[in-house]
Amino acid sequence: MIKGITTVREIKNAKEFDALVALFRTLGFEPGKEWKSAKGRGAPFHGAIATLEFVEGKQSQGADIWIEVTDLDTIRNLLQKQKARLASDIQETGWNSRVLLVEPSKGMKFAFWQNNRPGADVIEGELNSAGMRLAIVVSRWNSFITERLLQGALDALRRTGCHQQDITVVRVPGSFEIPSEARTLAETGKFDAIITLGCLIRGETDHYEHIATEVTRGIGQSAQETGVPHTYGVLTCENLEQALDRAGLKSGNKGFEAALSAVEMVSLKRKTKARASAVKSKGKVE
Ligand code: DLZ
Repeated sequence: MIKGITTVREIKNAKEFDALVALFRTLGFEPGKEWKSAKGRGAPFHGAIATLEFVEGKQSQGADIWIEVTDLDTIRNLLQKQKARLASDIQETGWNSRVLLVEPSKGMKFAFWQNNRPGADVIEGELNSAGMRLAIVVSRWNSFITERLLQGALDALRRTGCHQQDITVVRVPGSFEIPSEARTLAETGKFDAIITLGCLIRGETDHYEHIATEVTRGIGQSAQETGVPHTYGVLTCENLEQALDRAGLKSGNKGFEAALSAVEMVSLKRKTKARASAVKSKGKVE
């Protein structure tokens, strides 16, 4: 079974190697453990499940590595932000795909490509949180559970490439206080999304139904009225056992899921806006 693919080359300028590593970090690859020895150094990245393909033949682009991606336009935006050297802009390949050539250091070319398959018109959010600014509102009530949700959320953000300095964690007394703080944060305009985490347990909460309804309504209202995506990681459980199951035991970690949903929604919102303005400039939308 293939565990990884490594490419080895001599780079004279250490800064070029640093730039290369920084570039792939920006693109959402999960960084592995870097190493250094007298002979050189290595920077591994863990990709999602991917395909290894050998191709025989001459390709005009002359890239060393071809990387298939789901959204080439986002890759180009990220590369431009990183001021990476583009060897050519996005071009049609002649085999129903588009390709973008990047030359981060002299003599090392990467081809990022996307297949123009049917259905490529579907807009979907990406799970790359690099550069996103996210706030997490977490309640202290039932902290035994909510701290696990918080760890799950932080894990999801770390794995999707979010920089630690772009994450703000705010603690509130109980779930009832989540909506008002979520709204305050959303209204600052400083966050791309708000992740809400709490835990209400029916057996231990007076007026459970009222609190649960109010918390849910308040979070939804804040999202709709501020236009900032909010995701819902507030557990509403019958008992402690059920809460534990949803905080990392049997039924996954709802904090992790809420964080992933936030990342997806931020990306989706950006893409939807970009698509709408592209369509508008073609005169299809008034
Ligand atoms: C009061 C209360 C109760 C009984 N139960 C819970 C709960 O299970 N989960 C939770 O997050 N908060 C609970 N609270 C606290 C309220 O959410 C709120 O913080 C206080 O009533 C103060 O306004």
